[in-house]
Amino acid sequence: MRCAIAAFLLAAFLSLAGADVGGQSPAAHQALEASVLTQAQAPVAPSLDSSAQEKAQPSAVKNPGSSAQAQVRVQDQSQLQAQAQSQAQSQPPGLSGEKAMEFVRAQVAFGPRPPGSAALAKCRDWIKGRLEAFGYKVEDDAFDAATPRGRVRMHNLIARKGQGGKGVIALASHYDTKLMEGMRFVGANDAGSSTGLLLELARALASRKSDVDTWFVFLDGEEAFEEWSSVDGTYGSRHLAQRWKQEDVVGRVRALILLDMIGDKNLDLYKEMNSTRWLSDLFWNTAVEIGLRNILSNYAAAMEDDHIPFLNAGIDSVDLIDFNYGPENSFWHTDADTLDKLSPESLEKVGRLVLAVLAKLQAKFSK
Ligand code: 1BN
Ligand code: ZN
Repeated sequence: MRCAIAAFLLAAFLSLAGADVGGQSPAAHQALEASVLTQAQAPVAPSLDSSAQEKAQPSAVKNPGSSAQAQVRVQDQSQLQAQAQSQAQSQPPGLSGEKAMEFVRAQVAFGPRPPGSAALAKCRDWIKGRLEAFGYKVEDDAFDAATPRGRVRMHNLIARKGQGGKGVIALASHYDTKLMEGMRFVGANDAGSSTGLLLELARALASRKSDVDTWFVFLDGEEAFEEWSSVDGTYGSRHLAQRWKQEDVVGRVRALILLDMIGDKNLDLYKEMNSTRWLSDLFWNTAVEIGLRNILSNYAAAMEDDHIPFLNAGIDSVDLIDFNYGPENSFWHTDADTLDKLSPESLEKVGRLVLAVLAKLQAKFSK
């Protein structure tokens, strides 16, 4: 009998310590950890960091106590396991800053990615492949842009989720990098960070249900080839906003959330003054509510970016941008815009904020 209890406890310990006990797959162990963490960290989308795992460990591991207690805990454990397995089938693990960072690293590995380049074509195929692996159908919105360098073939990518019931929330980022002749400009923050986070949001949201659809919009040609102006830059957003106007999509898009330069270790999100007031207020208030006041800047500035064409088309839009990148923004559009300036924590904070606001928008528009 003692032997049986010892074996039972050992199995429970090994199970909690992550060994493959009783034919459980490593995936089941991951699902179990995810379940424990989901409960420990609710309501914020969980990340699988080791300190949280430590906090979430059932006390039986460190202080086994009596065999009766241990049996109860082991039963809890199998309930958790069953719960975790069914959760794992219905929803992916929560948003992870580290995964978003991996997506940024993968883009940077393609090198400089200006519109029309072979590197951007490879990067686009990779983005499309990731989205398809998460279960999305992806539209390739191809068009010819008239630029100061002649006609350039560009491609927006749009991954859609939902059935079109109660309108759409669009999450957007540009994925091109600025053409910088004579400089190896890899754009880790501009626009690797926002593209990486948008992919991670697409992954984390892939199987969540809502009456309000979510569209993930990857815009080409945000950057100017020469001087930023109303005709040089925002090529992809101008094209898509025009299309949405022609195709009567505008009325269905309840809000557009644009992400740009959101990966800086020293995150400092501007209050962007062209943005629709109620949406930027919603972001500001929500950030304070969820304990992220420290990522908000004291600066407010009106900025030109990819949200402008959508605003002009009549879509309520907000630009989440940190335009304080390095001392006096000195890393912006330079070869100092590299991975070492970014942090997974910043990506995760912005991701959590977007998810919290998205939940509020879905509740508001699903009525
Ligand atoms: C943001 C990142 N932008 C370009 N790369 C938009 C912008 C254009 C911001 C001009 C400031 C000035
Ligand atoms: Zn830029």
